[in-house]
Order: sequence, then structure tokens, then C-alpha cells
Amino acid sequence: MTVHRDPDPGTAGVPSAVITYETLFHRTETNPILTAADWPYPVHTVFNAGATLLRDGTTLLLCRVEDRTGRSHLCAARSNDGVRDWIIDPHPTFPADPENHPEELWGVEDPRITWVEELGRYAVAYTAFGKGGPGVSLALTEDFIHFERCGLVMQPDDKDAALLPRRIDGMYALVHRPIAEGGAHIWISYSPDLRSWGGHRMMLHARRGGWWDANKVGLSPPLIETTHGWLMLYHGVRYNPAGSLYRLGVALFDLENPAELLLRGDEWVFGPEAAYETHGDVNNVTFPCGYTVAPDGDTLNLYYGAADTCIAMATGSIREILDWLDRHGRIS
Ligand code: BMA
Repeated sequence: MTVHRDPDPGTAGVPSAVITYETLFHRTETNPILTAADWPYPVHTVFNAGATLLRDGTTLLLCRVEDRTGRSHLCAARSNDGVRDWIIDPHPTFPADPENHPEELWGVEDPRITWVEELGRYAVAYTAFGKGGPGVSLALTEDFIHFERCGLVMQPDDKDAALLPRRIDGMYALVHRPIAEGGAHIWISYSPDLRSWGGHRMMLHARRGGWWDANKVGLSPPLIETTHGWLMLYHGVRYNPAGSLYRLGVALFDLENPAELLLRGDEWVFGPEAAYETHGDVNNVTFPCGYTVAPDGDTLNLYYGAADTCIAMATGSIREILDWLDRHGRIS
């Protein structure tokens, strides 16, 4: 954790050190780490990438790629250190399949990857965008080459989903964000087989009025399992006269009952500041969909879409985030 102090020593012996907010996430110096210019085929933008560490230690990003029809597909990029020298698939890795899945007519977006030990496969939850609006689909893969599509598991309007890595009380659990008249809140649903879903419970509500997360909340990367509970990084949206601001907040949920909120921070912990985050196709968006954990078990490499235009990375410490939540969080 870094506390920034104003380097100005002040005048007349009056210290002018200004203590600002704690910094939990540190931008990678070479940001943005991936842009459309890196792609081996023509694309408009690359952003909102799911992430995972493969068994051999390679970082795999499953990137949302928008082409010049305006529709998105997913494309894998691999790197040894998770920062540079990306090897990008020479063609779309996971294109939309509207013939068999009409819910994907307008593309596939914003994947979140979970390794499911029980299945020996990765579960990719993604937004399927079709005439009914955005819904949540699931696909399973061993190698990010061959995919088994489970189809639409949450009907529109729903997105920002990720599977938990293990069953809770014998059931798979999916975190997602339906939009209903009551608002855009984060929910959890359960399934015995990844096909039929029920037991729906609201996990985290969008606050109202002037709050930074007043207008919408949605899961960002998949939940992070810690000894203190499931750590959630979520995006909060605030509408203002200039548009929407997408920033990141943190919350903690009970390990055995993830619908139970233990702590929620009042303040956002990361938001658009750098030029590549404040200016792009959609200004003022930081939108993480994936993370990897370094071998120390604590360092979080967070991958986020910036301004719906490029992919950037920031590092944080799980221990410091939990410590921050202990000091600043409450049940709200
Ligand atoms: C959300 C999602 C994201 C996008 C963000 C900002 O609703 O659709 O894919 O990055 O809006 O435009």
C-alpha cells in the first residue's frame, strides 16, 4: 500500500504534506499492454479480457475484440510474464456462432475465466449479445482451442458473470448482474449441472443518489477465494452530465454462503485517471474482467479494459485489500 504525500515541504515551517487516498492498485509502467495495433489481423479495439494462469505458468488473456462491423469476438493472447511479448492467435479464438446460438447474433463479449478442478476444465462465462439484449452464456474448455458451449444460462438483460471455482453445498454457483425494474444489482444463482439455475439471491445492491456506485454495480473479475471470505472486485457506475464513470470497489462475502455480505467499502479504490482510461471509444472506463495471482500467493495482476479501447494491467496485494476492507468496510 502506498500513501501519497505531497513532495512540497511547505513554507514558513508549516508542513503542507497532503495525505491523499491509499493506493491499492499500481498501474503497470508499460500500459496499455495490448492495443488493436498489436493484433495479427485487422480489428478496431481490444479490451475487457478474461485472464488465467495456464498450468505451465503462461498467462492467457481471452480478449474482447471489436471489429469494424461493431460486433465482438474473443481472441486468446499468451505471454510468459503476463506483461509483454504476447503471442496472439492469428484468427478469432471464439467467434460468435449465431447459426446455432441466435443469442450471439450481435457478438460475444466480456469473458470471465474460472478453473473448475472438478471438471478439469476452464469455465468461460461471457455476454452473448442478441436481439433479446445481452444475456449470460457459458462455455467449457481445456485448452482455449476447443470449446463446449453450454448456451445461454441467464436470459437478457443480464451480464458480468463468473462461475465460482467449486460447489457450494453441492451446487455450482454463478455470480451475475441482471437488470430489472428494481435496478442493476449483483446476484448469485445455483445449479446442480450448469444447465438449470435457481436459488437466486441478491449479493450486492447498487446504492442510490450521489454514491459512486449509485446507478449500476456488476462483478468485475471472478471472485477471489481467501481465508477471510470471497473477495469481490466490482465495478460501480455513476451517471453524470458527461456520461458514465466506471470505477472499482471491493466487498467480502462468507466462504460457505457467498450470498452473505461481510464487508463493503464505501469508497472506490481504482478509477480512470491515465489518458488511456479517460479517452477512448467510451471515456472514463476501467473495466477488469480477469486477474492472475503471482507465485507469492498474494500479488494480484489485474487486467482491465481501458476506455473500451485497449487492455491495461495493475498490480495489487490481496492482503492489503483485505486489510483496507477491515479498516474501511462495513455491512451496508
Ligand atoms: C458495460 C459493458 C462493458 C463496457 C462498459 C463500458 O455495460 O458493456 O463491456 O466496457 O459497459 O462501456
